[in-house]
Amino acid sequence: MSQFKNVIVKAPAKSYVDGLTTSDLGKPDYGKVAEQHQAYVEALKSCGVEVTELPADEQYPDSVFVEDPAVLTPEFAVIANPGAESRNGEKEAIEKALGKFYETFYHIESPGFLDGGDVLQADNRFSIGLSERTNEEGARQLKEIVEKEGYTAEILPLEEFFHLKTGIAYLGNNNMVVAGEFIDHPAFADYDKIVIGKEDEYSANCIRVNDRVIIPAGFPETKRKIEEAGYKTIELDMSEVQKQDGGLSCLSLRF
Ligand code: CIR
Repeated sequence: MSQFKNVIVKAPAKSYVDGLTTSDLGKPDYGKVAEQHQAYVEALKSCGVEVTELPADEQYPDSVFVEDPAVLTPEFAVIANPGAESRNGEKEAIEKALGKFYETFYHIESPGFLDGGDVLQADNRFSIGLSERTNEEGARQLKEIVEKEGYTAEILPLEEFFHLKTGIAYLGNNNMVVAGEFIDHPAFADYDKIVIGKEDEYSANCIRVNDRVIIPAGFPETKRKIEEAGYKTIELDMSEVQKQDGGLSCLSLRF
């Protein structure tokens, strides 16, 4: 897996507490999420990446989840078309921020919708989930873009997870962290799987950043399995992020 040099994050807005969620974990605390976000930024920096921190945008409560408005590769950027109406306008600030780093841009256009959280890249292969946020037309457009650029892509209808990456993460070296519907999914049969049990499902959303894998705190089994596979881990408290259906991958764009 290639090394990441850059990461984009966006500070949580005070309106974060009124963002979209399907969880019943209660309302997040703004002060606490701001602290957890700062710890996330520090952890990324400790992995040797340059972190660009975009200012909070009160107009978009969910805009801290910068993974959804874009899909990035080393060669090009795809500006997504987020499927939740209240989030769609987030893509403008992200495209502007990416202008400094990319020359080649593609766009997912309506009636295609797509959230970056439904896109998993594993080496030269993209898996694109069909969800409440990503429709067939959005997935088809992304597949066409990445295939034109020399990658392969497959489209997978999701059965249970909110976003594709809610239940799966690629760590490099053929190692795939899988939970729920992905454990026995034929699309991931050829990987060396790190299987996450039902009660630890939240920790399937973890991120490899250069020499470390960042995982949510409180999942000792997941930590053990990932370390056994040969990785060093960093644990972060994600309680206030989980309350809004977010995970570690959602909070950054890594490239
Ligand atoms: C939303 O419903 O859009 C946000 N509350 C959570 C987005 C999480 N993003 C992700 O999984 N990529």
